[in-house]
Amino acid sequence: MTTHQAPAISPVAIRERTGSISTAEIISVLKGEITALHISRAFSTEIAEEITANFSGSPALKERKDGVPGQYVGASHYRKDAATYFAEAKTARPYVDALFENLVDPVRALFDALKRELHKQGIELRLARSEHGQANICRALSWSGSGTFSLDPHDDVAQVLCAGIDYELSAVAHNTVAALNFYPSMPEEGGNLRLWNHKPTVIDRKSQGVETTGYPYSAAYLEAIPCRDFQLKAGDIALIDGGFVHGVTGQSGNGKRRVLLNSFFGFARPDLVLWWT
Ligand SMILES: O=C(O)CCC(=O)C(=O)O
Ligand SMILES: [Fe+2]
Repeated sequence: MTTHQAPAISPVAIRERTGSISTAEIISVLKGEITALHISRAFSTEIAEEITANFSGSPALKERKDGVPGQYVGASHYRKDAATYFAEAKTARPYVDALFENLVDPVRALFDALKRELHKQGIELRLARSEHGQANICRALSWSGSGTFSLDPHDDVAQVLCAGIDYELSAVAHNTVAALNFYPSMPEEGGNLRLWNHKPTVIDRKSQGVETTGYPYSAAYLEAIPCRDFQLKAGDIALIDGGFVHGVTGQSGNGKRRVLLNSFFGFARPDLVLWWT
């Protein structure tokens, strides 16, 4: 038996509403004032359906081979050095662009609006980059874990903190890592985004053997921590503080698959916000 102090319960501030996302709310998440923002019907179902069809038919659709069950189009920095990640981002770029074909890309629209607003405040927003290249605007994912979770409970900060010195984005781990999710397709049942009232520290991660990955936290570890589910529909956006433990509940219904577009961003310096996948 391992001895470990009960994980600390962290307060969360949640906002859920219908409509279009505002840059003020996005900045509130970036500053840690809002933990989770769920916007229902944030982008059109026609666009959602086209993106889903483009994802399913993509010649670049691949199975993940990094221990996280799922399919994807795009690049993930998770467990990769900068040279590998930026090379994969470059290879994937035309296929990520092709997800939006001749549509107005809702992720790019959000990025551009946030860039304009931050610029007014003297803050630059840009894609993470290195001598090896630059990040893409998003990656598309469909989780395929079976059982209680289709994506196991995890945090998004460990992977950033341990990204390595050749990544400029490591600096963001000391601030809020905002995780932005657009949902083009959702199953009939399940696939909820579950958020626990717990923001693990480095010591917590070490105790759970997830120091560099933040993935996965066990059911036993999370047992005594309150959580809440976001019931998502196609066309919704969820923007969360990725430092809080979160996961995706199991899916049922033999109809639609669950597809999301994901990006991360956060302050690297008081005058610079970086964006990556
Ligand atoms: O699929 C979701 O709703 C969450 C995705 C997520 O947590 C991640 O990509 O790190
Ligand atoms: Fe995550």
